[in-house]
Amino acid sequence: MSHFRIGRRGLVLGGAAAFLPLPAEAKENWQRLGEDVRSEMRWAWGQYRARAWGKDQIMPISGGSESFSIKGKHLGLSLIEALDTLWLMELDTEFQDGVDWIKGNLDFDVDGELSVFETIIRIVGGLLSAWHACGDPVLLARAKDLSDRLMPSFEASPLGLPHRYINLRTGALRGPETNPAEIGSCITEFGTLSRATGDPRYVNAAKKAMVSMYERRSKIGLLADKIHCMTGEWKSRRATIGPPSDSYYEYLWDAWQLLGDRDCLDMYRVCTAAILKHQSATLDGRLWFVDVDFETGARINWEQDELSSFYGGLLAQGGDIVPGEAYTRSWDRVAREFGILPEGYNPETGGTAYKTNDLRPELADAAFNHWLLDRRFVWREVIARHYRAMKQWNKAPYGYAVMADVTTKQQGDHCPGYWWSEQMKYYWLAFADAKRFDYKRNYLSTEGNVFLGLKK
Ligand code: DMJ
Repeated sequence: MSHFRIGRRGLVLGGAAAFLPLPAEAKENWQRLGEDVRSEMRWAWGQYRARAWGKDQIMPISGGSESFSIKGKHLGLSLIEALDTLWLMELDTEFQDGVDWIKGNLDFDVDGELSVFETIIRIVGGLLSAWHACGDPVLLARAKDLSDRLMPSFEASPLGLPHRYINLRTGALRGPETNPAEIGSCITEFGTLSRATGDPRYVNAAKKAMVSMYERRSKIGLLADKIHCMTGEWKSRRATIGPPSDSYYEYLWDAWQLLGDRDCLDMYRVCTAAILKHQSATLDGRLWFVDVDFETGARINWEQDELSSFYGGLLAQGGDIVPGEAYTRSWDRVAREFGILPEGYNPETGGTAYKTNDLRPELADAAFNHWLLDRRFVWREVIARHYRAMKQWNKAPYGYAVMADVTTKQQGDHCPGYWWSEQMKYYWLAFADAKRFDYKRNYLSTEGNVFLGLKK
């Protein structure tokens, strides 16, 4: 997520008074908090380096490792996800160590199946942001090789809608029943690749998929969350801003932000107006976005998915500041109530809808985007609370761990790859006044990969 081209920022920050810290803000030593984040990153990287080097994911309780997608086969997922975070933190030895591993070991000629969506946002995106950081052409070549292996998933459908899974060596496809996020979250990765290689095939495929999805919206402007990629037939009636639709909306905006794509901006506006009209709902003074029937707008339930908490930041970026801020505040209150966010929350009962905590970045992501827009202290506070709760509850012997139950604070032996790319970066950028980041003109992808705004 990102922003530039937002003239409104000049207005919000126009007066010198806007920069004067409030007394409470002045009390917090942001620089020191930033240093703390950096030292946690260095510690976690050291654990990964010692116990799981080149593996997809470290197991932070046992010190073992696990593959992400292909059983028994590792593609250095966490390492790739971590690279631009390390670079922004000026952990240059660690960064170069990771780049050297890629150059010496990473080979995508694998007889195994990967998720097209996860591979693009995590691995293609991670390689491209690392390439932006250091300019090593091998990183770009690896991103291109991997993308070429994924392209048949887009090309097989007459509608341009990708299958969910592809075998990297054989190109065999699986998973024709797919969803908005997996269809439409690659235009900034593929747009960056097209710019870098001069080959428009990537961005064209991404755009075709997004438009094809959009054209299937209902008369009231909503998308359902399951569709057949060969026929375009809807396989569900549920419209949601959460998974598996979430980053489709994010990338409509992002395509405008990073690539200046006006069609995507128009599609973003239409989708957002429909969501605000049919899915926003207030309960006990708190704003939520509920799942509804995509043709009638009838509410399905009140349950909220933590993954949706990115949406307040997106709304604010698009100019819908009031609902955006209200929604982020709703999630921050849940985080305060439980000490840490559960995967699912039920506003009707005030209890959890799912008790786990998957070490997720979305609330920090939203608050970071609000903060980039208006630099208000409240957002830094939200991010600091998110960081401190994570440090208190998710820290394990060999890294940071998910939580099996937020009510008992019992941890689980798993550290997802996005942890390296997302929240550690948001914390660092929000607290540290990072020298290597352009706070005015930047773009961070849905996975937190920086495609614009790295300052050499
Ligand atoms: C990340 O992989 C991306 O942010 C994605 O869009 C959905 N959420 C996960 C992290 O929770």
